[in-house]
Amino acid sequence: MAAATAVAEADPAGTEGGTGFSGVQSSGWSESQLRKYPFPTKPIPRLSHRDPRAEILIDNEEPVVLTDTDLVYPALKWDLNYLQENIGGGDFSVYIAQTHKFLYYDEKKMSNFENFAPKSRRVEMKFQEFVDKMDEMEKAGGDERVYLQQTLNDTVGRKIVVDFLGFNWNWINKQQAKRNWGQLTSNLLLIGMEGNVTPAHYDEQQNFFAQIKGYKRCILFPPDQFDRLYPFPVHHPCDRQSQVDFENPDYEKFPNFKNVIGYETVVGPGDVLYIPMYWWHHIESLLNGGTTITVNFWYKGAPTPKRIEYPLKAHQKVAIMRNIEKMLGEALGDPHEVGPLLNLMIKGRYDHVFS
Ligand SMILES: O=C(O)CCC(=O)C(=O)O
Repeated sequence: MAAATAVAEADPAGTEGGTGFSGVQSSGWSESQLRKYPFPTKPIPRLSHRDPRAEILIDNEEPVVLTDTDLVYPALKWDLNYLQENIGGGDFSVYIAQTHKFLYYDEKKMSNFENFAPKSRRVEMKFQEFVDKMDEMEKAGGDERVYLQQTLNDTVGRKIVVDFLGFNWNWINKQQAKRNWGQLTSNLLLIGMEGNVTPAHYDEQQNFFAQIKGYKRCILFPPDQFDRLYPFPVHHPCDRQSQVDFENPDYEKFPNFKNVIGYETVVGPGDVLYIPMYWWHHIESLLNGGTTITVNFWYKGAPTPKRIEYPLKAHQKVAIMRNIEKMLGEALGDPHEVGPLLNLMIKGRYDHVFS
């Protein structure tokens, strides 16, 4: 797993089917608040942003938790009351699910797969309505849950604008410039109920994930574990999401999932996790940990270098596969024909010739 060398070196031992936290001092949460999964993980390093090792990890596009960036310092006072008073009267995207898992889907791709039945629905509502809904669901104690996921925009009130302007733009702008990343595309505000889970997926953007309130467990997998995580086809609404249910993996359908190895951490208020582009991430608000608040910073990646270096990196191969799927979908005029054509193209032809 070349992509994860430095992360792996931070703790070569790993843990068999357990969490990567044995022996780690924790504060504010305990292992009993973590869901159980059947694969081993190793810890993601937690470092000061002044530690040269942190810069090396980000340069190598490997995850790291930075403990002292002050990136969202003015927001550390945010809670539901403060936001209720100051966030303004705009509309907020709130996902409602009958389970703790909020599997993302792209509404624009739903017409490609008419039988696709989303397990959550997006509803636009005012902030107050969201808080009321969350209260209602907590009181009911049933399975239904909500997760607010809204890009910060100019409808927010003056105090939130002041907090936002007080973010450590100096630090993050330098990070962006040093790595030649493209523009900041958005800041997503996430407000979740305890126990909410965002299942494993990858994004095509660089991400500084800033935790504000409560604790979130983040399990990451490098792009070279593509074959173990079985992403949905590109034209499917769940493009970029793993098909594997981590809580009940179907090893007949997804046999390579047996070999998956994660890197994990729990982030708390003030921590910033660097989630490199194309790295898979599964994120859960800790059980019995109260409401969580996060703001992420999504950046476009650096432009493709003029001189391509071989061998290609795993994430570059993922990008190639995505383009091939997209091109075939267009050329064939029907996304359902992509899989059969790819099978026809390789089945029985490539297995023996190059070995
Ligand atoms: O915090 C979460 O639940 C999901 C966030 C996420 O997937 C992201 O920031 O890319």
